[in-house]
Amino acid sequence: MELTPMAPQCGVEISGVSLANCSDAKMREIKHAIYEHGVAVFRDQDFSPEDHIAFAKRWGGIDINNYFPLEDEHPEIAIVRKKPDQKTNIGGAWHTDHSYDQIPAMGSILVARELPPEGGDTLFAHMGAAYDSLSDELKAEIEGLEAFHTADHVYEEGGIYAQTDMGGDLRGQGLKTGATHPVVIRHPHTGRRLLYVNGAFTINFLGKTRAESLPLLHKLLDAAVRDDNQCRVKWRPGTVAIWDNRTTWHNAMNDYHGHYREMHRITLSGEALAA
Ligand SMILES: O=C(O)CCC(=O)C(=O)O
Ligand SMILES: [Fe+2]
Repeated sequence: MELTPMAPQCGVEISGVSLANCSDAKMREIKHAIYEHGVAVFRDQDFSPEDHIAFAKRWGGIDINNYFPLEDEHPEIAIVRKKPDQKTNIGGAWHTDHSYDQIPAMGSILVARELPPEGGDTLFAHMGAAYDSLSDELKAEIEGLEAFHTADHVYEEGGIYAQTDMGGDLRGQGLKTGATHPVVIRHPHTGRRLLYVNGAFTINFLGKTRAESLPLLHKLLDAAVRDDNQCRVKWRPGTVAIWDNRTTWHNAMNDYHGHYREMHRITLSGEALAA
């Protein structure tokens, strides 16, 4: 197996392994690489829906996403799809998945099933690099802070997606979510300090209103997505990417209007987060 960093701070490309038949030793190495680099890209994989599910189960539990459409025959698999006549995509702004859960998903295994002729890349940003890049004053300001996260404004009736042409495809409009997490967490496996607020689901700092929270939140969000914290995943047929939601944020580019794109996602269960 060969590991090649994709960018100085974020992402690793792993070659010389077939995910559908990988040894326990390689699995351990892959997990560690993802915890550390935030996202790993595997090319030319022969990876059926059954392989996808079996590999996810070897990692740990599967969290079924409450909102995306599910694959009819394999309800463990969520479909991340944009049709040629749709203008809105799923995940087209910087976010980390499921931060609105008390025990957020560890990450996802995303498989390219149908790609547009060009575009549709996914950007990732490394939250360890983001935290390290903050000034000492900013680090001191957020030390010990906690923040509230929810998905309700995104997915509820009349919410952000409901106002778009993606609204009709999504489920779970009646769900209520909400969780509090430290603003700086320690990665459960690497111990690295990571910034854990995001633009999509983080609403306010505890003890402050939304309006009072926004100036600091914006400062952190801007610092988090500096170009030098990022890497770009360019999908090809057979590409599988696995990411860690604690180590990274992601942003799905929406630059292929008029074309179809379909990805299969299995969301992996995580563990409670701590400062
Ligand atoms: O379509 C993509 O590249 C990623 C979409 C997304 O945000 C997700 O699957 O969590
Ligand atoms: Fe996402």
